[in-house]
Parts: sequence; structure tokens; C-alpha cells
Amino acid sequence: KMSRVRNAALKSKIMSAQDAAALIPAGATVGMSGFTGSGYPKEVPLALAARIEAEHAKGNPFRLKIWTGASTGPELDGALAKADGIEFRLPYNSDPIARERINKGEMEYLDMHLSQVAPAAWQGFLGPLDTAVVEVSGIREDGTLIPSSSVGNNKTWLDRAERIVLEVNSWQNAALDGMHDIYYGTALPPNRVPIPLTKPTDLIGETGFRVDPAKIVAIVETDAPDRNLPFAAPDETATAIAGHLIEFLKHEVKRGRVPASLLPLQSGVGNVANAVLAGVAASPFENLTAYTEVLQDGMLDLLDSGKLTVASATAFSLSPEAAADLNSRMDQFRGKIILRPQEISNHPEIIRRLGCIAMNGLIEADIYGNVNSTHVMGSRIQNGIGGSGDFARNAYISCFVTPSTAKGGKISAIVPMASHVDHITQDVQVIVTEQGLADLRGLSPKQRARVIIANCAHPDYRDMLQDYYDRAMMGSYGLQTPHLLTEALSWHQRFIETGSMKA
Ligand code: 0RQ
Repeated sequence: KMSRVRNAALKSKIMSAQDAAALIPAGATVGMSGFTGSGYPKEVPLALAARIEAEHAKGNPFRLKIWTGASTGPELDGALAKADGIEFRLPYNSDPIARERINKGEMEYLDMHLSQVAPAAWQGFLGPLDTAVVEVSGIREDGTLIPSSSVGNNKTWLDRAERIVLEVNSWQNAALDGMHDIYYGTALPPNRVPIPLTKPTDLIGETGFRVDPAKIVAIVETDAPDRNLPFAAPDETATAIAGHLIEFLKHEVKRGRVPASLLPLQSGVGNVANAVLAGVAASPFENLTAYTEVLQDGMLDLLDSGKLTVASATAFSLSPEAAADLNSRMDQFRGKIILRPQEISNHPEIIRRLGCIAMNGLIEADIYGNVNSTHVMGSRIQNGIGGSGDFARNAYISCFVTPSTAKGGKISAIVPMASHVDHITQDVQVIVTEQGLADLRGLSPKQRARVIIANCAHPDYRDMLQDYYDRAMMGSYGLQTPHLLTEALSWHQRFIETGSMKA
């Protein structure tokens, strides 16, 4: 294969992953590329993990603070967590080994709104960034960098880090060159200006990253695939959820509240969100657009069928099959897929302006429509808030989708009180389970509770919820949002003690 490092001066920086990893000192804060299994560095983190294990074996402490775009792959979070090499991690994780360490209290984890990470870094709120380790798909003659299958926070890491390690991955399709839109117009207050993006198709930036060549200390050439998890095929439950949501959207169009081609769609991570996209594919809607965070298999199918005309995102989040398929015909998607920094893909200003229809998954919702997206039984992290807060608060309509139960029916996704709250009732307008849909717009808390219990709860838990609500109406301290405080979290405690929320 021809080298993707086309800048003559930078060729001298090419070295092995081991040599590059040796340049990163213990205790460093490292900004890594990577977003939902795409575009993360694959060899330097593995070499770092090996180095960390060797140091630990000698009794030397060696841990790093790791910042990323979002989740990455087993070669990064998995390998570094396994080596106990991560002291602190932000802003989103879905790696099972890292998750276990976090939940055992062995690793500090800061879960942030994904749109706020780059601004917080610029504002100096996160401290200094020592090293950026960023995967790119090539280096041009002029020294600019061709981004990879995710953009994430890379622009910010490259700008802010004291030194830069690049992985140039020739597995990534060369046709990615030209599919990115890297906006350089962000500034800190009081000099912040409007972001000039009014349609998902607008191009407002550059196709590559600028970089100060003097900061590049190492370039590692790789040829390794992105490793994403496969999606579960939509089952009966997911198909029912999608059906309810499509009916709702058709109704909104009929009422004249949403245009016939809908508004830019945002679809979250997870199996259910992906299944909803399959439902959209089978729906009568045409000329759809997406302004979203990640492109899942379902989005690719919609682009293929022509139902979706353009998808703007920050990363691919594809199953291995879909990733290989896309990689074999990337050029067909030129002009239809635009990858932007996550600060822009998730920007509240743009989401509000475009009027996105947000569809995100949840762990649990309470009878008043507070949503927990992150913590199982209030204390155990699943993944993180990701972009769900960026979209939910600013969407035209904010929808949450979930099966009505988890763990084979032992857990109700609708509970008396959420054990952790990521999205307050004001940010939650529609909740959909396979049982039905609750349209909560314009409803007071008590009105919301009646609709959520009747439409969304599983029959195994519906009477229990109604009973709780009825008794709260009699015994609550106040009747705006009735609760029985000693009982509100008893379902969770029962699950912890008996393995089931059922009484
Ligand atoms: O765990 O596989 O171990 O059984 O959570 O659950 O039902 O497959 O649903 O894949 O749609 O994920 C909220 C996690 C839902 C996801 C969440 C367990 C369940 C299973 C997955 P197992 P499902 P999904 C922008 C949007 C936050 C980030 C976000 C998420 C696993 O949607 O991470 O929205 N959202 N980003 O068993 C115990 C419950 C549970 C539960 C589910 N009540 N109790 N376990 N699970 N509900 C895009 C980005 O930010 C990148």
C-alpha cells in the first residue's frame, strides 16, 4: 500500500507504536480520538497498555487521564482498563471492562454532555492536555490531516495538546477525504458568534484538521478495522415501539405540527433506537434529513433507500457488517454524509434552530416523566448521558424509547421515582414503550402520571404503579408531584434484595 503520509517533512516522524507510546509519561492527560467504536487509535493505546503492565509488574505506578470523543474500542478503553492504566476518564464509555472498574470504584469517571467537552477544554475547566493521540485517514502534502471515521473532539485535542501522536490508518477508506466539515469559528465568550448552519446540508468549515507540525512527535502507520458491536435484529418489542412512534409522527404531520418530510432526525445509541430507524424505513415518509450524533446501520439503510437525503453526524456507529459494506463503497455517500466535530453535531444552538426530532433510549422513567439514561439502580453506570441531553433539551420534540421491562421482566422501566435523573420532565415530551405512547406535551405532573401509567407501563407493573400513585394522592406532603418518600425507591431496593421489582 502507498503511504498515507504525503507530507515529506512529516515522514521523518514515522515510528513504531512502542516508540510512540514511550513518549507518553505516567500521569499524563491524553486526549484520544474515537467515538462509538469509530476512528479511535488502535496501536498506540495497546502499546501503552503493555508498557503500563510492565511498569506495574516492576511495582511502578503508571496511570493516565483519558479524554475521548465518546466510547472507543477494546484496543483503547478495554486494554487500558484491563491494565488498570486509567485513573480518570471522560466523557462517555461503553467498554465492559472500564465499566466494571468504574462501578467497583477503581476508576474515576466524569460523564459529560458531549457538546460541552470541547468548550470546557477551551475554557480551561478540565486542566491542561499533555498529549493528543488521534487517528486520521491520511496526511496531505500540505500537512493538513484527513479525519477518520469519527471527528469527535479531535480538532480541540489537536489544538490544545502540547504534543501530538498521530495514527494514520490505511484501513479507512481514502474516499473519506472530503466528507468532513471542520468548523473553526468557535470562540470563547465574549467573542462567541452565531454558528452559520441553518440546514443539515450546510458546509461551514474545512475538510481537514489544521495542525502545528512542530507539535507532532510521532506518526504510527496502521491498517486495522474499527471495531463496533453488532446490533441486535429488531425484535417484536422494538418493532412495536417503532410502530407507535411512526403513528405519532404521522399524526403530527396530519395536524400540521410537523412538515411532511418531518424535521431533522436524531437517533440515539442502542438497539431500540436502531430499530426505530428500521420502522422509519418502512414508513411513508420521504425526503427525510438527519442531524444527529452517530450514523447507525438504520441510517445507512435509509440513505440507501433514498428516503433519507442527507445525514450529518460526528461518527459512524455501524455493526461490523455495515462498516465493511460502507467501507467498500464510501464514494457513493459523498455529499450524503457529513461528519462534523461533536461540538457542532450536538450544538444546542443548532439543534434548537433546526428543530430536531430527538429519539433516545432510556434505563428508566418515572411516572412523572423524569428520565434516567445512565445509572442502573441509581448507582451503577451503564454508559453515560452521551448526547441525549444535548438533543433532549433542545429538540422540537424530545422522544424517549424503551422496552417497558428489562432483565426478562424483573425490572420495570417505569418506576415510581427515577433512581437517578438525567432528563428532567421538562426535557421529556414523549415516552414510548411496546405497550404504547405517552404524549406528555402540555400536561401537568399528575396528568403526565396518568398517561404514562396507562400507556407505557407493562401490565405486570401497571396496577402496582397505579396503587402507588393513588396512595401518594392521599399521603403525599404536597400534591403537585405526589410521592411517598419512604416508598418511592422501594422497588429498586426490592430488586437489589430479591432480584426482582415484583412485590
Ligand atoms: O444490558 O445487555 O447487560 O442486558 O441496558 O439495554 O434494552 O438493549 O437498550 O441498547 O437501547 O440501551 C439507555 C443504555 C439503552 C442507551 C441505554 C440494560 C439492559 C441491557 C441495554 P444487558 P437495551 P439500548 C446519543 C444518545 C445514553 C446515551 C444516549 C444509552 C442494556 O440508550 O446508553 O442516549 N443511552 N446517547 O438490560 C437495568 C433497567 C435497564 C437496564 C436497560 N431499567 N435496569 N438494566 N438496561 N434498562 C448518542 C450517543 O451519545 C453516542
